[in-house]
Amino acid sequence: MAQTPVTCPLCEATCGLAVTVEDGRVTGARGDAADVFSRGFVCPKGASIGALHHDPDRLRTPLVRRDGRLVEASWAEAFAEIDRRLSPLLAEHGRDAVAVYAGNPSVHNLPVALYGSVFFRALGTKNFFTAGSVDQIPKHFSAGHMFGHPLTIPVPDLDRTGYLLLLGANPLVSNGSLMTAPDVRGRLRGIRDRGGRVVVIDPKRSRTAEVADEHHAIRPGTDALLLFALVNVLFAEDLVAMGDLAQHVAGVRQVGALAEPFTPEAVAPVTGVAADAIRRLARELAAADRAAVYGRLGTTTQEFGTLASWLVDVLNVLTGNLDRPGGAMFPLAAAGQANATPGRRRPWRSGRWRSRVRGLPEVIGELPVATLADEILTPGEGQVRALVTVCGNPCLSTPNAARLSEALDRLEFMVSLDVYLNETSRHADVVLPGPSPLERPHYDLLLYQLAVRNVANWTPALLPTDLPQEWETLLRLTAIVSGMGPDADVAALDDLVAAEAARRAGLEPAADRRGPERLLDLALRAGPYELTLADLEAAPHGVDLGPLTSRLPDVLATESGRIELAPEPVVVDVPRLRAALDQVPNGQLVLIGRRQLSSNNSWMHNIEPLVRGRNRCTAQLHPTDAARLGLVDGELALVRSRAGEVEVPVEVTDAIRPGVVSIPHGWGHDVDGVRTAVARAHAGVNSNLLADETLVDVPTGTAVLNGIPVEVVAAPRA
Ligand SMILES: Nc1nc2c(c(=O)[nH]1)N[C@H]1C(S)=C(S)[C@@H](COP(=O)(O)OP(=O)(O)OC[C@H]3O[C@@H](n4cnc5c(=O)[nH]c(N)nc54)[C@H](O)[C@@H]3O)O[C@H]1N2
Ligand SMILES: Nc1nc2c(c(=O)[nH]1)N[C@H]1C(S)=C(S)[C@@H](COP(=O)(O)OP(=O)(O)OC[C@H]3O[C@@H](n4cnc5c(=O)[nH]c(N)nc54)[C@H](O)[C@@H]3O)O[C@H]1N2
Ligand code: SF4
Ligand SMILES: [Mo]
Repeated sequence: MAQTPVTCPLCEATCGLAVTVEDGRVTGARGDAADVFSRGFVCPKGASIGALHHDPDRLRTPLVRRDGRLVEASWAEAFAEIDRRLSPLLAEHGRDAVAVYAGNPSVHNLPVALYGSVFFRALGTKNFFTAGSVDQIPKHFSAGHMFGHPLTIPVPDLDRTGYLLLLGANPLVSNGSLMTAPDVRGRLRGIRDRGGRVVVIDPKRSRTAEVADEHHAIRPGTDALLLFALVNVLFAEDLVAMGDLAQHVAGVRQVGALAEPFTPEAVAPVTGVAADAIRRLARELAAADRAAVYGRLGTTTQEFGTLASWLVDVLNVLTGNLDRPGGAMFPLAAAGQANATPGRRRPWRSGRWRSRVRGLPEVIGELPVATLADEILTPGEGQVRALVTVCGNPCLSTPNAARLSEALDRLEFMVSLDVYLNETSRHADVVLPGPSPLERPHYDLLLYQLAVRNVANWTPALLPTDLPQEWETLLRLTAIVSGMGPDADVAALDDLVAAEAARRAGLEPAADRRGPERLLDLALRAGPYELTLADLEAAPHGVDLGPLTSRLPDVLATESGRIELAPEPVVVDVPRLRAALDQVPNGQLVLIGRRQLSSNNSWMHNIEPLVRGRNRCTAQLHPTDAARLGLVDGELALVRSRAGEVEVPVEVTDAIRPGVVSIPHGWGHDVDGVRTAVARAHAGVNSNLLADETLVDVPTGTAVLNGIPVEVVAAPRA
């Protein structure tokens, strides 16, 4: 049976799958042993890509609301309805009256990644929201201000490092994030086989912590304190050793001064990590000849997300590990890497505008989704009256989900580009489906910019579809919001998009290609390896472009041409952290999240093989907390926060730090008006009913999803 190589688009690991199709049905998906990057690695989600493709609930026609109900409609009817409702609204209230929420899969979907921005630019709204503000925005913020571009994010050189300090990341389950690396388990084993060491900082003894050499169960939200204490020790013990890096770094002395109050003794009672352990970690980090510090979701979606993200790279710099093999390095992708051209210096800016109601800052053109409901519910000039969601399910993935859900019902008009009728799209007036991952071409334009090895892999659409490709849908929406109406010539619009991309690249677009293929071909030809799409077509298992290489100083785009170790927009937040030093833990329980191997945020719970078995949506509690609160494993607890409450089964486990409750996000499928039968039967609860939209990382407005104060009691018996 013929197996076709396909890059899995479901998470950041970019694994190669070998997919078998018989008589139009997908009958198998395994790891592709010939893939140049993943070499056969696969996870349960990738193996279920066929089940996703054949899911009978996956939408195959547009839905339009008629007399209050979403009913199937033709594409022409759907676009006509959008034009009829959206165009007058834009004319009367202006661009900002229409908000956008773009979710996580828009990064994993090449047509949406390329043409979403065309539509968003044409719409021209300042009310642009994405899942980034419940995720990685603090890292863009710190990287932008330190290195000059928000996508100049160093990744740990996993395959050559000898010491890896991981904070708030569980790549054995998540398969890595802001670190494209299939088979993290194998790569961590490699570190240990080389005689190296892996240290994990996490309130939970996660699967990654279990395979590490050392684990510290930190109190949620206190990573910046711990990291500052490591910096403090480096200065106090004269362990700052930047080597050749020093000539490229500004602000070192300022960082030393800022670190002074954060001694190991001062942070120990707040972080829960002992002072002597902190001191030892700092010495080990300094002594290791190839070390990398890496922080992920647990360090970004918390009270001090920006400071923690910054301090991770401060440590990489002070130990001389930035940009050297085995340290934290800057990838150089074959296409689309914004920092590939040296010498482009202009100060990167954030906070260019602020949200109307709460004054939260713009970062990379986005406003924090924690305030989307405010913008819809608060009347006045500039109020959001309509919303377009693209690959997003904010009703399950953003804080105070109940309030947002209510807000969506107050909108004058809503459109969802989504493959399911789910918790969010059920609020829409028009739902536009896209093809399955096997029915569209794929190339990981963004993720290769964060890969631990430079690779490039192209996947043409494997299966035919009757659905329009999402780039065509997005161009039609572009036409509507540009006043060209729903019947505009999409092919001509696409020619314009390609001509503009070609002009910027100084190249001629390929005459025989269109859509994403034509744009990707241009990006590859303009890229540092001068590949063409034809080169990638000739290499179905991918092209290996080698290990990461040093890129300083060319990669820097700050005004000074140096690494700004103490950028003003970041360090202004240090006094807030300083105040946290005096906040002795008061015994209040705090909520954190967790990811699960067979789960993908909120949207793959309709795939039966992935939800089979026991209920995984539980509140994990330490035995001492369970005993104190009279909670019994398997029985229901009532968890309450300022924002809301949920009833959820208790799972007692000593893997979790005392004082901490963990509930996974993305569940809570038991709502009316959805068409996801399997997910509804495995509903779980929505942990974002508890997440408090008023708690944010101050510099960026990113939501605090880890470290939410909660109360837990036994649920009253029905
Ligand atoms: N409490 C808590 N909340 C969290 C997190 C947490 O750790 N804790 N994590 C946060 C993070 S990191 C993220 S990224 C966000 C994710 O937040 P979102 O991006 O809002 O949510 P997803 O669950 O990824 O939903 C993706 C949506 O896209 C649809 N979709 C899937 N594929 C396609 C496609 O090809 N085309 C189209 N048009 N639609 C598609 C799905 O049906 C689903 O509705 O959640 C965040 N929320
Ligand atoms: N299987 C699966 N894979 C996924 C996803 C999924 O839903 N399922 N989602 C994808 C997405 S959108 C993303 S962004 C990535 C995220 O990938 P990761 O960043 O690896 O995310 P998590 O697995 O949520 O790991 C976060 C860890 O932080 C810990 N933590 C919580 N609070 C704190 C804190 O205050 N300090 C510290 N040090 N640790 C803390 C949690 O206990 C958890 O172990 O995963 C992606 N991959
Ligand atoms: S780890 Fe990610 S990319 Fe790899 S098979 Fe699983 S979902 Fe797909
Ligand atoms: Mo994410």
